[in-house]
Amino acid sequence: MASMQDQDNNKVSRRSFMGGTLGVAAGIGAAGLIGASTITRAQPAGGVPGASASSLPMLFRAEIDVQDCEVEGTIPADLNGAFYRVGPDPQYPLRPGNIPFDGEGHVSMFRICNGRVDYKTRFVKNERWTAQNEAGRILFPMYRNPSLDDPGVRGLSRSTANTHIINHKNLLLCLKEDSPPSAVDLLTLEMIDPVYRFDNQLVSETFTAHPKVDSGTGNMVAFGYEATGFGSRDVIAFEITPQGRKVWEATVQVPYVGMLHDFAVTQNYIVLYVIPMTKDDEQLARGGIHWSWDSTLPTWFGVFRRGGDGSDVQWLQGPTRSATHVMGAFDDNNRIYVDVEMSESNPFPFMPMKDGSNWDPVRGTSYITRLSADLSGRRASGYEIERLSPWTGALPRQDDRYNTMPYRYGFLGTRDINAANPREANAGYVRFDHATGTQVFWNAGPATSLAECCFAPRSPDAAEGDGYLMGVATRQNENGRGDLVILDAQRLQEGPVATVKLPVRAVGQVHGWWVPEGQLPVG
Ligand code: V55
Ligand code: FE
Repeated sequence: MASMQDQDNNKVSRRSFMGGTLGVAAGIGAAGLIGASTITRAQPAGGVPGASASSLPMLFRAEIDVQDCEVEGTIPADLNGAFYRVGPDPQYPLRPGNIPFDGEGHVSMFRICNGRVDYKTRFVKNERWTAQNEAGRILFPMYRNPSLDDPGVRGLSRSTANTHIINHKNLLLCLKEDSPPSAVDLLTLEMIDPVYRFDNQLVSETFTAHPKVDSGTGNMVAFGYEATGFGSRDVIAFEITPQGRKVWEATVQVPYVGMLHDFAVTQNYIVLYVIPMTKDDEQLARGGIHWSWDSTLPTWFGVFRRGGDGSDVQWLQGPTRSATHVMGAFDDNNRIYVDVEMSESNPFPFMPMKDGSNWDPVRGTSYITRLSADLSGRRASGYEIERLSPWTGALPRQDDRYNTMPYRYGFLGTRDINAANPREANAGYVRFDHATGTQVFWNAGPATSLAECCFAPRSPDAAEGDGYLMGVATRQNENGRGDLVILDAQRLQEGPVATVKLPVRAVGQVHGWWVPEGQLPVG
């Protein structure tokens, strides 16, 4: 049963977003309700399977270095590189009404080399973190609402850099979708450029947390929304080579300003998916957060050609739904396919419902769902929706070498749908095989929550899905101590081949990213 956050001492539910369990239950953050401080309305009774009260402090803030971590099992000899994670770790307690998505970014790294694992974490010490650290207090008090900012911070980047990380040009870019990236060193995690604008090539005022890497060229394809100013309808998409040269850019306008958290890139198209998590001006004026869920609005599936100027964009209308993450996407020139986690309604318990209704944990539950549209011949007017399986979860991944291409395997943090008591279903990872339409599940066992998983190929040219699946497990009966579990992605059901045991809790995570040895600097 979900517990409300205790605002006085910042205690949160053990299966919390910050504890790294995001996405394994109904929806993102649905397991945890840290956002209870935000929405003071009651949560529906019995809403969240498995959630329970806990004494884990909400703030973590400890920067950790562990040399040569204890390992159970054997680190595979062919797993060399670094597994990075990032998540919000509030530098100071969140203000009442604020949400966990506004905690300052804290990056962690498992550096894996020749069977040895070193663990390092650092706050992303960008302009926001530095100003607040000097002031000794919060200067940016509300999620994506600059009107409450301390006057002294005008002109500074508001980025928390807390959502995703990606390597580019020997840097680790720490991403928040309302701002340019913050670039840190891949090995030391020290700040290099707090407002990284790709050598002044970044035209958009914002940069997505979900850039893609083109499978053919290795180019990074990215976008920014609210790109020409706070609340603007402009979306700017662009493509940049691994060496950092911008080779394409286009601008389109969304039908309404909704949260464009992720996007899909295929060989030929860019797909935006506009959901009714909308910019709420009245709420902003009241000092609230950027978004609320407007259940009166349709979704819009927006498709435009890569290489074009955006004027060919087609907006295909669909029913009110939420989808925030893409598992994989591809096109066959006529038809475009985008696999997402989809829920009927607001997946975030801490995002307000615009009509004041209670958050609905059932309608907020996400399933992997294939969206597709026929772009040949006559202009399409809508898109199709097909649920692919009964497994729930909100943070799907794929073998990222197959971004933009037809793909076979997807991965998802989930819960055991066959548990005798659904309320006590264990967490686990599931592998989707789209060729056979089957899924394989690894049950992580009791009292364990799992962060998003990430796939690492066995070698740069290994077959699709041949490699390792990893993610951080939080042990609820060990005061939230963290383990990195590493599984053979082709034998998930056999359980971890290695478990990296941390002596402490792992800082919370939204997303993780694997950088193979060959893409790391020497040192
Ligand atoms: C997401 C996360 C965010 C955010 C907007 O997972 C969307 C979705 C951690 O911050 O600001
Ligand atoms: Fe995300």
